Amino acid sequence: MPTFSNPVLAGSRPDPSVCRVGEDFYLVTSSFAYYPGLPVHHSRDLVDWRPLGHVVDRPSQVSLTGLDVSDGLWAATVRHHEGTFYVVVTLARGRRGSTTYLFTASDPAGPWSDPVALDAEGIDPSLFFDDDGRCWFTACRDAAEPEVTGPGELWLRELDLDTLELTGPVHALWYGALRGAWVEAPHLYKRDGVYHLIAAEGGTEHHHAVTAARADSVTGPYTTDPRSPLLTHRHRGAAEPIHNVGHVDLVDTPAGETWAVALGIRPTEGTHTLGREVFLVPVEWTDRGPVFAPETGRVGLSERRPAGLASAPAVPDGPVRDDFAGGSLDPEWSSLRGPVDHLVSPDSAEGGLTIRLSPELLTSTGTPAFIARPQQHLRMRAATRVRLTAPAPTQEAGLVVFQNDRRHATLALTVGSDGTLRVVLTAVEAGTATRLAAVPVTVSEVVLAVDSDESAYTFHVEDDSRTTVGSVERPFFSTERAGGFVGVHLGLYGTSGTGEGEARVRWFEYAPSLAGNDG
Ligand code: 6LW
Repeated sequence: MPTFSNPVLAGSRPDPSVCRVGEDFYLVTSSFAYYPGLPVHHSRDLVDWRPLGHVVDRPSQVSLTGLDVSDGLWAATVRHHEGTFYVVVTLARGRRGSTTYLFTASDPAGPWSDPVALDAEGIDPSLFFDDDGRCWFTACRDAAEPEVTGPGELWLRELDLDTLELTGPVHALWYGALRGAWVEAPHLYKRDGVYHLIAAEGGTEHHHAVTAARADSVTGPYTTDPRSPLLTHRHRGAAEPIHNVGHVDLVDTPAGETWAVALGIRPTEGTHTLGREVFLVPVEWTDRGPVFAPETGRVGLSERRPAGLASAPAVPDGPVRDDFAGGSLDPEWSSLRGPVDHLVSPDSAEGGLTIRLSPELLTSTGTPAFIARPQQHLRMRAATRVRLTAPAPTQEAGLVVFQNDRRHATLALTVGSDGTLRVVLTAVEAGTATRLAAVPVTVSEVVLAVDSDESAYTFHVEDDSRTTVGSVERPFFSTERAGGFVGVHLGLYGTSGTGEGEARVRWFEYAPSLAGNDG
């Protein structure tokens, strides 16, 4: 029986939502303050996902300026109805929902519409299209009487598909199954005339769980599914390789199976750096409701493949070398809070990348000269070949292992006040930079590299020889230490304290290390 490996989308891709049109599946994940926002992936088999584009690919759509990395675009839902794709999402500020946006498109690759702001409070918006053609909006918000009902309330209101406005009465649907736990991430599904409300409870950390309720009418009353939690790993021991599972979205296949995408993490000794990733879980509908992972009751690292789906050629999981020759950045690259075309530009003629050094530091909440892609393997090597075109003191360019603007480590080519070129390793914690090591180099163009494994990120420079510059322990970059909602991204950057300057990047390489890589 053919199997696949979980996660089906590795690296920091939280809060997955999925829909199907014919034989094509589309997945949207949270992007927070990264830009472009809300990456859309496509698959024909639910296992191999390829980047298709982004819902937010114009700064005029949504302003991410000034946002903490873990604020921004949270937990979108993607749906399709009568030829139109819909995405609803929360723009979060200060870890609270601030605005709920609705985007539409006829092609999921884009262009997506400008957003419509909905009169909706809370987070984790979702849409349900009923058999009668009506569309229902759900989300979670603070409960009015938390001491009575618990902290979270799932609520519903109709969406007028002509005006794209919420209309009619607001219905409070359900307060969750687990007393005292915040209920969120609601999605509605209908099976044999019964409305199933499936949600997440316990918070997106260790106690994360999938819970459910059901009703005979879309507006309720909903009664808790007594089997809740229907899926969780919170009671499993340290040997469990996957934790924090929850935040599911269900999809039916043309073969009549049901599968769920879920978020989860792969911790090492209690901390994780790759972020919340996308896992695929089989679901069986029964007269009691959905049964997740009916054979095992848990999300597995290996699972039988969905039946009857065209298994597309596997998405390459091996080394990636980007020489930026295409004239535009690969969709895996993101910047922070807005476009950086004016600062980071591929050279379609010669290949390579020009980084115009910016006074905007990585610790700022602006848009530095910085591009990054999610780290997808626990054991990997990232490397780049870089030179400063006219090196001057206070100017630097290089690699960054980026958890967030207040917690990251840079390996940068720079020049001292005496004009000597050097490579400097710097760790930033709580926004304060500490120089860990400096190595003189003999040439103006060097290879900067970082190797990661269970214990540390180890940084090297290659000029006419290979020198280890230093290491930073892996947990330093973990979400548990950093807080927030994102995983490590590996980036290229350039900063200038005074004057203008440029760096030339010939290539960037990312390679999973084969030995014992479970990530
Ligand atoms: C997401 C919500 C959550 O909206 O975190 O902790 C938010 N739970 O479901 C960001 O991922």
